[in-house]
Amino acid sequence: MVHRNKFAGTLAAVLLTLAGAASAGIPDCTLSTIPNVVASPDGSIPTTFTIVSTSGPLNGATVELRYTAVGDAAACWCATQVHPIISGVTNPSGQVTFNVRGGGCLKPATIAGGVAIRVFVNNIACKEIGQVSPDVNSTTSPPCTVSLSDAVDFTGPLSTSTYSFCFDLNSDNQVGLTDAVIFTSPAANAATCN
Ligand SMILES: [Ca+2]
Repeated sequence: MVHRNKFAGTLAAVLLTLAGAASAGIPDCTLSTIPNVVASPDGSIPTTFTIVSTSGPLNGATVELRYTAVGDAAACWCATQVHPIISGVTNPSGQVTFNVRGGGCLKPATIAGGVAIRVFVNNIACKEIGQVSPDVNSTTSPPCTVSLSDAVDFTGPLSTSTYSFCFDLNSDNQVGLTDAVIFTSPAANAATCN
């Protein structure tokens, strides 16, 4: 009887440990913050995800942007940018930042198949997102460049605060001053692959 209780206690401890280890690496995709990724030719615009589990920020999680074949083909890629899978690891705050070097707007609704980028956390499919870029009027081959034609495209939506997927650079579902501020630097620098 004593042995059986001891065994049961040990087994319970082992199960608890296993459960803890498993849930420790599992993201809560609904609670996590995963905006559309911003690509800029000079890699100057960071996109930060915050990945959490049910017990708080997920530290050391592998986060992958997996571009679909169609999404990968529709984007402009600088030569130094690894793709179609871009990977990072979260810090103790659950944050991982990507500075994607490229261009092109990948709006899932207008992509064949309807998916541009799948975000995986520790190999778990978390969310489908799109890509936005100051190089909105892009080519599909480098050099990707932010130029006058992009400024012309941005001017209307920014000046009238008219929402459109491709011009919402900070993923707040609005197009306005904050997006203009993000656009200004690469536009003023005529950002290109470097
Ligand atoms: Ca916005």
